[in-house]
Amino acid sequence: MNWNEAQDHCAVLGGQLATIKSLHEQMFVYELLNQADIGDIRVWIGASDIMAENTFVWIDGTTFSETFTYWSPGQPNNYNNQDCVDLFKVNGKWEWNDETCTYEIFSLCEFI
Ligand SMILES: [Ca+2]
Ligand SMILES: [Ca+2]
Repeated sequence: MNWNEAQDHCAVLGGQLATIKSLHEQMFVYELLNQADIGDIRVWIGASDIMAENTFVWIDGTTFSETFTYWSPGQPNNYNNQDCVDLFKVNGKWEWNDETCTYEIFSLCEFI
């Protein structure tokens, strides 16, 4: 599903796309995704720079400048105007990448 569909999908389930605001949360997600054993598929998380290029914002309104980040080296690169953030597996870690929002991948929901 694309990023907008991923948001709707999580909302229907009673949650929201995951936000990751600390190394602790990043490690939790890392364990979860490795246990899920989904291979190299990418997953959407709840952040984008749709509103203002290169100002990444979590879906709760928190900006990346206020919080922890875990970008993959060389990201975000805005390649072909990428505005939505996904996780992809690099060197066994799930690092952040800006991705084309219409890309069809999995969604990572959280339930508070
Ligand atoms: Ca962008
Ligand atoms: Ca990118």
